[in-house]
Amino acid sequence: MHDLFENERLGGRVQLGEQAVVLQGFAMSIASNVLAQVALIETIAPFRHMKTPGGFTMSVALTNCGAFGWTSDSRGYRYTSIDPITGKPWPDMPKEFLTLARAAANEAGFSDFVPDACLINRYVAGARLSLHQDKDELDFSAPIVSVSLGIPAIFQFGGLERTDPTRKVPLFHGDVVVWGGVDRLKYHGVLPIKQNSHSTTGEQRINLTFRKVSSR
Ligand code: MD6
Ligand code: FE
Repeated sequence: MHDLFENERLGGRVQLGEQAVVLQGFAMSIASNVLAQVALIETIAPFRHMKTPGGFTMSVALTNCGAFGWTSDSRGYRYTSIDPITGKPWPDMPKEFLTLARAAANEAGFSDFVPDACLINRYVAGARLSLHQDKDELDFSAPIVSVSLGIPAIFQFGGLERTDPTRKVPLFHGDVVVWGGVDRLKYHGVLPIKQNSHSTTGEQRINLTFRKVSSR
């Protein structure tokens, strides 16, 4: 997108549900800092394509930072404190990440969000995330904060049943989606990414989702 239009979206809000909102451009000013941190994180915990319990390999590559990291293999989905590839703890969550996630949650009406997990997704053209619920966390009272960087994506947001109708909303560099409360378990996904390029990430989209995994 042209910078001219980028500025017009800054500060915009798209309500996806009663307690789900897109904060347009919310992460814009810290975006390059976040990407620099991601570059450091991936030197410790590399991006990888995980296997789903159903035997498929995910088109999205992922890594994590924070006390807990989301992983998937033939036995199922779960959070672990150790990276199964390196055998070491996931890299620490940078302070700036915590500050950004807390500020976005607060802006969306969720005060006192303290994430203990940050899942980092990397998409290239063709990569997608099929409709799913985020339900591997123990604490559904905390929201999820999702930061989009680089090339755009079309986000799908549905209901509590997989077959419920979905709404499609574009997510651009710097957009932050926050959702929780009554919307916390709604089905959502990312349509196949179209080839594109962005000055900060090249031909990639990077998405960070902040969660509270432990129940205390
Ligand atoms: C993505 N995001 O935007 C994938 N989940 O790349 C998610 O799956 C997601 O954006 C829960 C809450 C917000 C999200
Ligand atoms: Fe999700």
